[in-house]
Amino acid sequence: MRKRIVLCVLFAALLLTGCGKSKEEPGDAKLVLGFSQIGSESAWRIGNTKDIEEQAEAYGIGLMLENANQKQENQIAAIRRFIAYQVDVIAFSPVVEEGWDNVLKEAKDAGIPVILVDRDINTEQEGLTTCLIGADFYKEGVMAAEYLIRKADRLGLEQVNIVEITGTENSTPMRQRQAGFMDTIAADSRMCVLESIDGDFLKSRGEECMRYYLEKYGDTIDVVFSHNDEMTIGALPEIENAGLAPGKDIIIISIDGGQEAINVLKEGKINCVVECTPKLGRELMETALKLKNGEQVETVIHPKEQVFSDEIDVSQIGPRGY
Ligand code: GZL
Repeated sequence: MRKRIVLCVLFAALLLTGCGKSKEEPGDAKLVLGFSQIGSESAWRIGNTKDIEEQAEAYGIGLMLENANQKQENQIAAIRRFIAYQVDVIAFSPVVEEGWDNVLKEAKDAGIPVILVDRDINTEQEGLTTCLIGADFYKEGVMAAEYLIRKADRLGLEQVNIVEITGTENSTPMRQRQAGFMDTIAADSRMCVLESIDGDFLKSRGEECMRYYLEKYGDTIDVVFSHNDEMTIGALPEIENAGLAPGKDIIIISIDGGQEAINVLKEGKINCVVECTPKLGRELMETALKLKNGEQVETVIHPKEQVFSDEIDVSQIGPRGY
């Protein structure tokens, strides 16, 4: 009984501070889930947060959601707060893959199961997390490269100069999207990667990276491979300011599939958008409930994803919801 009283008081304090977002009081919630979100860096991330909040409400789960503003130290502090509040389940989307061993050992020692959402981690010790719910980023990189190979065939290109704008260095999507893309073009002698720069999944960095590339390589650039829509959208005006037509003079390949990028795809300024759905909330809630009930859970849950490109009738793409 004392635990629940403590939990209610702390939970109410968290809600008053605006860190927690939940419609459920712990007293009537099926379980209390602590979730550390990376930040609000992209439409994808904002859509992911919205979906998790909506699904927590739909499942009657008390959600304590904290935004880390892209800082690993904020995520570690949030996880420690969740442990102190003795939540039933902890979930987080790790901003980078390394540096989680100590805090996850503390969660394990406290007997609180941990779910990875969206991104993965590398730890010395096995068994610190229960399940990863997120995209197959390597496959997203493969699908981006396979589109480019088909496009080069259609255009009869003999040399394809590529510049890459990557996501946050040392994050799972950055490492695996790059690996999938590079592994797939490796055997194609037409493909030449001029340079790769970290755009940190940010629109402003996408703009800066593209400005640098255009000053250095000019119109020798044939392809921009960008790890997310925010950076892609930031890059496009720089291409136009250089007197080049994105989608025509330079092939533009992006990942996420948010509404803004799909709108630009329909305008012909982006050639390919690989979908990476942010709608992971339902699987998260179902997995948390299974853990609370002592049931077995899958170790990896990958959502189904598709490719939107100028190879299909883009006018048929419906509303994206993020
Ligand atoms: C992918 C996710 C990435 C998105 C970016 O699952 O981790 O982080 O592609 C977001 O938009 O910032």
